[in-house]
Amino acid sequence: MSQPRILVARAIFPDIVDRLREHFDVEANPDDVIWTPAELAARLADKDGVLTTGSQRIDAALLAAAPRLKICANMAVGYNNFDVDAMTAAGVQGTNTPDVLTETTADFGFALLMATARRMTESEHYLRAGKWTKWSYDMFAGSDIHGSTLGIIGMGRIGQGIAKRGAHGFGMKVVYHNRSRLSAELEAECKASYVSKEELLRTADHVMLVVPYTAASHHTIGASELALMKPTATLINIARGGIVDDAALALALRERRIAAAGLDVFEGEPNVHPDLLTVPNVVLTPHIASATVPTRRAMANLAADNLIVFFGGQGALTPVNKPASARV
Ligand code: 8YV
Repeated sequence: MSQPRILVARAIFPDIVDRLREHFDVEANPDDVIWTPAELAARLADKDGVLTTGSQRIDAALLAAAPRLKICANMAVGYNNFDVDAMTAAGVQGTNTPDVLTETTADFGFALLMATARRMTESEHYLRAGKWTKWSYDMFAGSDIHGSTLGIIGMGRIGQGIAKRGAHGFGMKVVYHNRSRLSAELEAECKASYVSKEELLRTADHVMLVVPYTAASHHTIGASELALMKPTATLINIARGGIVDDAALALALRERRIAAAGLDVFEGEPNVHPDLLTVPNVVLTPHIASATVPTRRAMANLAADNLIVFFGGQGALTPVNKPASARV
């Protein structure tokens, strides 16, 4: 019997592609070409499965062009690149990579918070530019992390990891807002109190966004939310581009209506709103919150395992949908 045909849509660790080759007929993308939707559709016309990253959109048009496709294994915990309803309707299984990146991403959220509040990149640029000639009392004076109030919007696994770091490691008061309230046990573990979004924005010294991207979470932070924040506050987005209105944020930063922002994700990335590139009080990183070698390997391995287990007939390990009737 012939092996299922799999497309690995972006370059990943070569040894993990080799592992997939033990089970499948694999077409890989070692040169990491960014295919257009039409090029991706053409490659999927004869494939049974695909390993995607967040940059491949899987929608009804693509599914119609890929009649044999049975599973899309995303190498990411977020899966807003999937039209889940269209996949479910077409009988296509979707999977993601939860858990394996939680702690690494929470570490990064905290690193970005520290870098932003303590003005690390802004001051490094100053030093590298040869501008540091003397010490002065207010040079790059930022805001404190320890003992301050951390507001977390989106209290899933990563949000909880950040809450624990803040509460237990830095003595922060942690408040959170989420679609649903955590259990009393989890709240106690995270030392976090549930508040409305408005109260969080008004009271937090540092606001951290860790909410999944959906139509409902689009522009969770826009001009009116920024207006509620303290002028000394920082805003950190490690969630998804589109959660923040980047143009409104750039204006608020330029006018110092909030103190600073740290952004790992952007609307329309890898393009970045040009105004964000010219304001000094923002730390910008290229979507690297999960980027440690062990974690990226764990993500790729979990995506690969989803394909292997699924075609072995045991269902998916980390499904994001439940198609009623699977494609055969
Ligand atoms: C990925 C992410 O690196 O897991 C996610 O949701 O945002 C990142 O960890 C990125 O989406 C590439 O797939």
